[in-house]
Amino acid sequence: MSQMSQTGIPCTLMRGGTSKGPFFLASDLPDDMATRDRVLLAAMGSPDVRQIDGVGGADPLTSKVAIVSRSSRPGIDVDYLFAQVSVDRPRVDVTPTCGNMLAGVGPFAVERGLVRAKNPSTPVTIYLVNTGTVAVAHVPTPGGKVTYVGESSIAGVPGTAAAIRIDFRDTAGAVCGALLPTGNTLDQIDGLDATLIDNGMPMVVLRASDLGKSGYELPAELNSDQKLKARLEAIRIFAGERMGLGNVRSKVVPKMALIAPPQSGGHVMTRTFIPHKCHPAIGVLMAVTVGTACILPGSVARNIVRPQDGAIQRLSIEHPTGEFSVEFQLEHSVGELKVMRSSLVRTARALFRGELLVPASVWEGKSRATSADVSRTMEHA
Ligand code: NQM
Repeated sequence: MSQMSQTGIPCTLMRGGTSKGPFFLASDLPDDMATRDRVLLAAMGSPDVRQIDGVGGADPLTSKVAIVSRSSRPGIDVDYLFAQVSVDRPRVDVTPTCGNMLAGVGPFAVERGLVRAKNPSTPVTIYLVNTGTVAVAHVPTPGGKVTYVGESSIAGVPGTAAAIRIDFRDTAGAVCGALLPTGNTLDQIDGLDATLIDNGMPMVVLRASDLGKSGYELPAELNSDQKLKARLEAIRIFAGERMGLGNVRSKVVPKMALIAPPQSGGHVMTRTFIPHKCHPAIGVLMAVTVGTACILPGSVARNIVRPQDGAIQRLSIEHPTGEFSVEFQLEHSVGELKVMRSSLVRTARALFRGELLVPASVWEGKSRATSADVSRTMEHA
């Protein structure tokens, strides 16, 4: 047994978009997955509704972890594994990715020496391990240094920061294997029209009005509606099976979206559930996926979203705290509409650098030899 009562793990705490959490190098965490998950639970202070004994923020959006490593895949700079650490259950879910935490991966990779910075911006090609897809993040690096300062604002984050443009490719069916896992643009569940879709995030898209809602309610109002939440969960469990995800009772996907006509000049209004709590805004890949549902002819959005023409379509997706714009590059081939690329802007900021401490009883850390090898690798990066 070690003499030390705590194990220090090198870590950067980052805000990525509207999420926040610790970013680790994979080489600084246990290789064994069961130990890794115990370390992540201890680091965040889970399970506990207040996460008082860890750095988690007692909310799904601030109970997220990014694990980054140099990639050995051709044409890829870094691999990013996302972990959703449950706040109140001893559970770590790596089924979906998180597009908000993704915004922090580029700056982290440059600052930790995994990618050499260019002037004035550095494209970082990222393999999203959870979904097997690729994103390119354009990190502002004037003079070869990451800057977080800029004029871009995103809904849900006060102030402005440097814009990080993110381009996604090949997100269709990232988790379910097909954009429309049931083979249909429109299904019926519990007597309701539903579009079951995965363009980076498995989602069930429903019309708010079909559930007796306007779609303009505040998240707190929806969160306290136990009848609505029970109905959504029953639909989610049924839809999860139909989407090939098996029993999703203990999984965070599929996520749920209620859509309604826009209120502020956008294309559609949304209330999304992640999956049991209403999001104060909307997740990144949730926006990409709901946006895709809005573009597909014959989906649940057909009487809500005005169709647009052209190979490039820009959708403004309204949500409880503003809007989220996504640009889609589309291709029509033999009666099928394909999203070739989706692009959007996020911001991020490194908040703290140091060592995150977990009890040595959870993990004693890597052996001296392994740590020395890791530091040598970093020096030669
Ligand atoms: O959809 C929320 C978020 C997300 C996920 C969640 C996300 C995405 O807003 O890509 O970013 O689903 O827990 O961070």
